Amino acid sequence: YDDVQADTGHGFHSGDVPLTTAPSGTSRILRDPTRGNFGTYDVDTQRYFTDSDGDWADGRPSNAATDAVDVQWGAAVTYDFYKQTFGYTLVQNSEFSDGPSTLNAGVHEGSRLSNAYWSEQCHCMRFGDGNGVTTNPYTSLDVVAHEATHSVISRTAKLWYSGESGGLNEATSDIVGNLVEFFAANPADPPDYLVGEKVWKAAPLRYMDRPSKDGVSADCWSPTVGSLNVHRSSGVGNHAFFLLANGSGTSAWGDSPTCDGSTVTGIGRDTAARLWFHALDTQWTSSTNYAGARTGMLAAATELYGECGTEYRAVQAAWSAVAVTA
Ligand code: ASN
Ligand code: ZN
Repeated sequence: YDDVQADTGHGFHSGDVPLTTAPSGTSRILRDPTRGNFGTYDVDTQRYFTDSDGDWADGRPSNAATDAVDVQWGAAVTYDFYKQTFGYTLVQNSEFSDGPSTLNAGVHEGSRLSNAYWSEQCHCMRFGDGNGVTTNPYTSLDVVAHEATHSVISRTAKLWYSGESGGLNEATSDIVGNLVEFFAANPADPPDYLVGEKVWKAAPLRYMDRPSKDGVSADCWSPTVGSLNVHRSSGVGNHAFFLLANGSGTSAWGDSPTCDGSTVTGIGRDTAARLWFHALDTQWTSSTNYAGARTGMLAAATELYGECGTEYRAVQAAWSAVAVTA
């Protein structure tokens, strides 16, 4: 990469962060040639952000480029996380060879929109500004990594976005959102098992240790869980991941009860992440429900760690503890 600029950005959520950008005439453009050339653009102008001196934005939402800094940096960290942790390269692949990079993102979507999403249509992410009263810009690292993960899911298991597979899809995005927080270890946004804790001012959007803390999400599987909104049935998957990584009861990251009164011993975040991704990448399919998630993750555990080892038994224990039984 001959023509790469090492810049600095000032984000609202992320603080002062490094940005890799590209030259564009006498200016710089917010695209990253070292990571598949993805970029962040303004939805209103449909143009990538540019900057004359490489010192991007000022950390205030009133500066249009501030949200772009959070998103561009968050996408770069997400790219590095996938590559270093799973050996997965989050860029254009043959399926969309002339389409935009999957990490392309638009900011200032809608009018005071309190949401963010990944779009199958543009193969891009979109981020709202929030309303400034009860919500901040929806551009925090866990939200960026959540949306980027929807694109990974659409190229791996392709989990249908409804019913239990939709809950598993949403849980996967929430889980990676927080794994990327741990990977970044940014003092401006310390890691946790909370989802969207920086976007809604009153409380986190979701909790992984005990999802029902939000008053609406499911802690445990039941025959009707698939009829919930996918952002609520995701609780079963989020809870299972939390138990697998950290175990039940009180830990540094939360206070996680089990649905069956059992005690679960965690196998650590890194091993839990590896198992979850391997199941997503090689076992789960579009129609995988929670029972299938358990079966597929046990197959992943056998492949990675051997049958009936510590990891295999921990996967059994974690899913049983959220009432997804054999
Ligand atoms: N923020 C939501 C999500 O990415 C938007 C949606 O409902 N799809 O899950
Ligand atoms: Zn989502």
